[in-house]
Amino acid sequence: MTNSAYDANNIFAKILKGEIPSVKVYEDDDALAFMDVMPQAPGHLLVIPKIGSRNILDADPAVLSKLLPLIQKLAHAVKDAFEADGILINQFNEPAAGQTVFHLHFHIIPRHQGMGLKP
Ligand code: DGP
Repeated sequence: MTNSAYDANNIFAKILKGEIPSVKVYEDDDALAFMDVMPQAPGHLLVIPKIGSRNILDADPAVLSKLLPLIQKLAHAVKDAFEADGILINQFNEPAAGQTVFHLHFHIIPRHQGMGLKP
């Protein structure tokens, strides 16, 4: 169960509505990808569904099934564009797990060998 309901005025909902600017890198009918404003590495993207859910715990499985192939495609694009050795995909659910923005999102973060992982 989630701790509380989806808030349609969260930051990412506002980005979807165009009320807050973002650097968009991909958009289709179902999803948007944009640059993270506090990147853990150059090329750090966020991927969000257009349908609102607080996180993965309350997400519609049909939405999730569309997102994963897109995440795979964007992971390849980021890996190629940033000549990364690996790709870190992070996704947090609820404050206890580190979630700070309560609209489902996936981080796509290029990693380079020997650069270490940010804690
Ligand atoms: P988390 O909920 O812990 O997965 O982290 C949320 C991420 O969202 C964090 O890496 C910073 C990013 N973020 C927060 N506010 C904004 C914003 O207004 N624009 C963009 N592009 N990213 C944001």
